[in-house]
Amino acid sequence: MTRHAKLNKWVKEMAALCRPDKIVWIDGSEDEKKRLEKEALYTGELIELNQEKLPGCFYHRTAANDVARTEHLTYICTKKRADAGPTNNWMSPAKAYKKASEIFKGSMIGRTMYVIPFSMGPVGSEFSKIGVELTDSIYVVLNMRIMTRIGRSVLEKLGTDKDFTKCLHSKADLNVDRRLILHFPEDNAIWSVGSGYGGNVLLGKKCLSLRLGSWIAKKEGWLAEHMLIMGVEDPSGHITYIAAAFPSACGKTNLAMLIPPEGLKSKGYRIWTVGDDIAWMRIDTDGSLWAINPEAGFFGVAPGTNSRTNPNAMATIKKNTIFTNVLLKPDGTVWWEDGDGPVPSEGINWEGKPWKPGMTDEKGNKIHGAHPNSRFTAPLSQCPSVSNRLEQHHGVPISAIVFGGRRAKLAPLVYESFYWQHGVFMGATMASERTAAQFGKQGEVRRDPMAMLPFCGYNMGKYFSHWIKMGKNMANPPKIFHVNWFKQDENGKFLWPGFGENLRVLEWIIDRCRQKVKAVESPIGYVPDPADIDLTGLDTSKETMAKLLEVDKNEWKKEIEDQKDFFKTFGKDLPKEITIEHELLKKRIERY
Ligand code: OXD
Ligand code: MN
Repeated sequence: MTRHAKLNKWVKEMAALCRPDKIVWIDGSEDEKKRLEKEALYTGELIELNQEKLPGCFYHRTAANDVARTEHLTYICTKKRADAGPTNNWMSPAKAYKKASEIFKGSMIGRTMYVIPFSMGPVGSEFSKIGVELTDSIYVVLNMRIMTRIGRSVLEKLGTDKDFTKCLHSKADLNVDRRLILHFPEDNAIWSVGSGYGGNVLLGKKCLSLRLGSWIAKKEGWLAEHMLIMGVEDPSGHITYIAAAFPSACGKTNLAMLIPPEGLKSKGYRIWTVGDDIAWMRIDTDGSLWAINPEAGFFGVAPGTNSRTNPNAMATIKKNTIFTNVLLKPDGTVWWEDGDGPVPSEGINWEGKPWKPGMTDEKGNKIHGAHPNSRFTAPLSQCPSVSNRLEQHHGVPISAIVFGGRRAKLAPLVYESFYWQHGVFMGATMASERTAAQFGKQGEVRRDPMAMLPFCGYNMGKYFSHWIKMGKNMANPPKIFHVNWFKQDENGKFLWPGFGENLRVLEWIIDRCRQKVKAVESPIGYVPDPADIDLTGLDTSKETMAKLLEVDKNEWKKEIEDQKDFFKTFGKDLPKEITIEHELLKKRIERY
């Protein structure tokens, strides 16, 4: 299939280890897709959905013990432990290869090994990286087909000797005790075994684009970030691009596909979706930061997605979509909690068991129709708001970077950093409070710098230094903001309506980037003059707005102490610039 000697040699070696019955090179054609779908239907890996109502759509169920990323089984395998840093699990490469080889050994007997050449980013772009994933799962092949660019054109780009990331995956026996997600940045390799869940097995996504990506980005002087990318077009046709990072369950996909709310409609804004999860950003010759989305699809969480929270996502997943672990309805369509339409009177749930609304288990807990982390995999090109710059080889220019968190009392609706280094500090102190829906103590603050805690492939202290350095290398760095859609009143009621209304906050951010509006200096950064947030059509009162923008001295004093504890994790690797920003914030709050 290729004259790339190194690639052929590696495939041969891995086949000798896994011992598949046959090896199939994926070419990315339509014929091949049809063939694989047919085979997956035959083996039961996929179930065909109602082709009249959901053309080109399929259903897949993972094993019940394999429904989410397994962070405790995810390792960075570097020669030196310090290179993985204090926030990653570490294993030496020698031990990791040995341990995983024992599981991979013979794991593909009776199975086919698929060879998937894939490109993260447009094929041939200087921004892009090529990987080759070997897998024994047709589900992986069909998902990679949606999430990345695969097949012949990628192989052609590889030529006879170009570098590629070696990605090896086998479901093996799906035993959680024999599951490992291993990253070898020094070898440009990823080994994933014992899982069939997307985040663990679509190796272009979190493993390559973020964990190895961040390692490579540091080495090459760019940024690989867990960020959505969106363009906001004003009526004059000018598009401002924003990259934004939020911890999970903060509505990243919804924001990336936002539809302007009624009250702002007359202003004629249009939103263009570039990506909902990952941004690769480089400094271009103009001294600005330019970004691509390395992915070509969405791997979105289904529950909570509906025509109110995200109409564009609902339109995107009407065809050619793979649904994983949702509820299967008797008519061959799908449903999930907090989705569209009435709650179905019956169905087969994510565990493959008959389901009716109101069912509880022996402990009295609600039995879900769809798993809370059930997913849809759909092509970005099907999104009504898809940006026409998706295939643009040098990406889009980023004017604003937005960090966010879920904080009931602390963070104002929006504030802007004083300068780049202060913005990096804002990202480094990003956090969310646990909601009732999450396991653990409610209200507990979980730090998640730049939303990269599970995805930074190297020492996070060094990652902060890299961010600071990037700012110094840019003539026109983006402005950095922090938003909090989740501030509450004393009764625990959200003060801000959220969803599409968030465009009102983005409007202020864009006006700041284009120097169209002044701001008020506060100890934590610049906050809006309430009059500068357009509330047309909303019943948010002046008092509520004041609460939303308030900086509460006592809350911030507690926060500063908490930040101090968190920073201790990094020891001597914490850059002095972050300590300086922490001290400056403390002083400003004391004086406030
Ligand atoms: C995701 C995640 O699946 O961040 O995107 O977990
Ligand atoms: Mn993500």
